[in-house]
Amino acid sequence: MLYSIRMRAAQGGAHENGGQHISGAECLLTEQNLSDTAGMLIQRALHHSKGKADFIRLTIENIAEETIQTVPMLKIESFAAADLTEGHNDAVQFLQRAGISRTAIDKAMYFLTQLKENMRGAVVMDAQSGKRLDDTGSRGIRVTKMDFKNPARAKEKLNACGFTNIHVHEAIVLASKVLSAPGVIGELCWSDDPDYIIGYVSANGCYHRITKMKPLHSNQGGRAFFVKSGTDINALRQYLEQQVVLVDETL
Ligand code: WAQ
Ligand code: MG
Repeated sequence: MLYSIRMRAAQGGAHENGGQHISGAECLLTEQNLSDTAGMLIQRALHHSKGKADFIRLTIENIAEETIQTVPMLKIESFAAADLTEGHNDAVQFLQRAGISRTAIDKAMYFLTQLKENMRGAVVMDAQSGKRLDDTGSRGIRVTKMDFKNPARAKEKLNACGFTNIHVHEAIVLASKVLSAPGVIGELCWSDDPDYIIGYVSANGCYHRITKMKPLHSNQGGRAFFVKSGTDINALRQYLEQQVVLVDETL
């Protein structure tokens, strides 16, 4: 039997009472692993490069096995950018190749670089006009209920290719779920952690890992999902937040 476990942490009180988002994480587990993972997630919330959380929420939910959907893991390609400009130019290219307009890309880039408050979720943008389509304000849509189908095997495979840290392991799961969602044709992301400058563009079945996407020590980061015009945003949100998805690296 599987459980969904997720953590979100903030400083200055709960997110909904104006607290600043510090960190979050989500995975799927068997009952035997729940307590250890809960402990690890609490430690993670208490020791984060963005500061110490004073509000932590853990949510644990049983999953009905028959609702689980399996999706393939995106393939990964790495791009070593000399500097921020080159990194952003690479990102623009990969997104344009997926049919996303320059206007929409520029709006997303601008959005992610001028955020005053960290969001705990992502924004959804129309891939043509760049108009923001979700109504979640400064919260954003948080993708949950996802993990590798076989975490040990998938991490071993990623480690063997040099993708060794928790950021990339978690991001590839999220990106694989997001790109499998009806209507989504691309994603732009970089971390809000001040010491982590690698980001990615996912599009056309590929996770394009780009080594420089923001200045070191900046805590401005986030995610934008680009959707085809006419996408049902309520159905998309339901999929991203509620559909249980396992990512299979063998598919
Ligand atoms: N759903 C939607 N948005 C999310 C989620 C989620 N589950 N988790 C994080 N975000 C958004 C939110 O706005 C965060 O502030 C922002 O993304 C950054 O989150 O080496 O570590 O967890 O290949 O800091 C990408 C590169 C790392 C990895 C991304 O993001 C690599 C990362 P973080
Ligand atoms: Mg972060």
